[in-house]
Amino acid sequence: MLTTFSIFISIFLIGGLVYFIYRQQTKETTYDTQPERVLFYDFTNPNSVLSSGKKILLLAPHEDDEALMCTGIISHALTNGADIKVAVISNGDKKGRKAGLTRIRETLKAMEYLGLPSSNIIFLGYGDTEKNSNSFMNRLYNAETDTTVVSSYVGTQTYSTPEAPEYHYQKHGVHGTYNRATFRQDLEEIIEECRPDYIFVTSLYDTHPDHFILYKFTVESIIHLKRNNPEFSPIMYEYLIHSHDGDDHWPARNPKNGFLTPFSKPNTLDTHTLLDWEKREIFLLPMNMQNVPLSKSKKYVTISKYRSQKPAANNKYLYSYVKRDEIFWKKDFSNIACLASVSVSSENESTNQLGIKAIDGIADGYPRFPNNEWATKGETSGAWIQLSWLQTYTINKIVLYDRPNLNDHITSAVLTFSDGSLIKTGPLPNNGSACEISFPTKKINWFKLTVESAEGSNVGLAEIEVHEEKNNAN
Ligand SMILES: [Ca+2]
Ligand SMILES: [Ca+2]
Repeated sequence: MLTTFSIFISIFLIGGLVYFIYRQQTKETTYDTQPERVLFYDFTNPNSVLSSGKKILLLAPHEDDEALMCTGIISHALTNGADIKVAVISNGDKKGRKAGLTRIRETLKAMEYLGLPSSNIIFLGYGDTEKNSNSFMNRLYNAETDTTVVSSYVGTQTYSTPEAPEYHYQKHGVHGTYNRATFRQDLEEIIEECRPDYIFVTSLYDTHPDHFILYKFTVESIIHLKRNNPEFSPIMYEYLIHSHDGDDHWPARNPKNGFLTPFSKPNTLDTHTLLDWEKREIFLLPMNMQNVPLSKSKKYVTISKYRSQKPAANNKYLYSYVKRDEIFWKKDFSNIACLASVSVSSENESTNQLGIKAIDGIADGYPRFPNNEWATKGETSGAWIQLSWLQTYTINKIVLYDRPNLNDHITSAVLTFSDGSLIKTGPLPNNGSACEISFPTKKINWFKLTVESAEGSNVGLAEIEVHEEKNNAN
């Protein structure tokens, strides 16, 4: 009798403990700290992202990425009458052509289930090789512009299924050769044809080279298009698929039979990226995907369509992207720095750390992305960079990003403007985070930043942004 009683008490206590842990977890994942940012997305507001009439281009490196972080985005866009196009870059064919064709058909099926017509899906038909520096996109990015990049799995030309021919074939009547120039042309043509208000693309801080290189190609293309047409100012949302935590750890696996929880912060976000968790943009899934048990969510069913990717494998890895929200980091291309010509006191040509890298749209540098920053040749105080435009702009904000390495550090600088005015600025954040300098409007056609004091041996800047008053009313 005593034994039975003990067992009963034990079960009661364990049950209570499990319930307590569950409640604590639920508590930790509420939005109480930032309700205003969630509520901001009233998609019926015509000024809101994803609302009626807005044009959206969603770029996915491989078949399934579009669903993993953007099923809710696609669904919101369709419900609210936004014009959304999904462009899938590679055929995900590292297991060969047949596997690639299967993956294309899986995307078509999954998107059909969500209600996205196949005419809104673009396959670019590029290769997929390794998930390391030999990744197809990484090789393409670093190749000479017209050097053919061979995918040992499928050859040297774009291809797709007969029912959904790849973009290059549809547009030009021939398959595109796998080289940098063809890819850039395809990507830019797609962006030009869509004229998107919003572009969704995988993050610069995704660990898969295909993913972060797609980010770089996209920024490069947007800036090239903007130089030809300065009015082109899309807003970009970057999304993370593979974090530095590793796929075994992030996204956190969902509790069995549980309800949906939000994405948690990757443990490595602060140490391995310049993404600020507090600045993420939270898009809640549509209510009909959210307020149901996990396996009944339409997002779960969408992901189940990618059968060749074995969504239940690795402890239900792919299903772990079914969360209550989808998260992004926003980047605005309205700043006019990229329209300027650049001159510098010196630049490190041997490492490709040129003055123009301060206006390439990527605010990072050594050690992660050394080719995206400006570094001088052994200069400290006295180093300078000047941006000049062919026309006058009315500006009221400049944002400076120090080289992110902690050795080289601009501790004071002076900005001189073409209207004769000057602004002195104190130490820039040494880790390369943004230093915003706002001021009453100035009409200028050039300004020069001169370093007054610095630490290190090769100062420089990861990036400069220059904001016009009309885009920066606050
Ligand atoms: Ca840069
Ligand atoms: Ca620094």
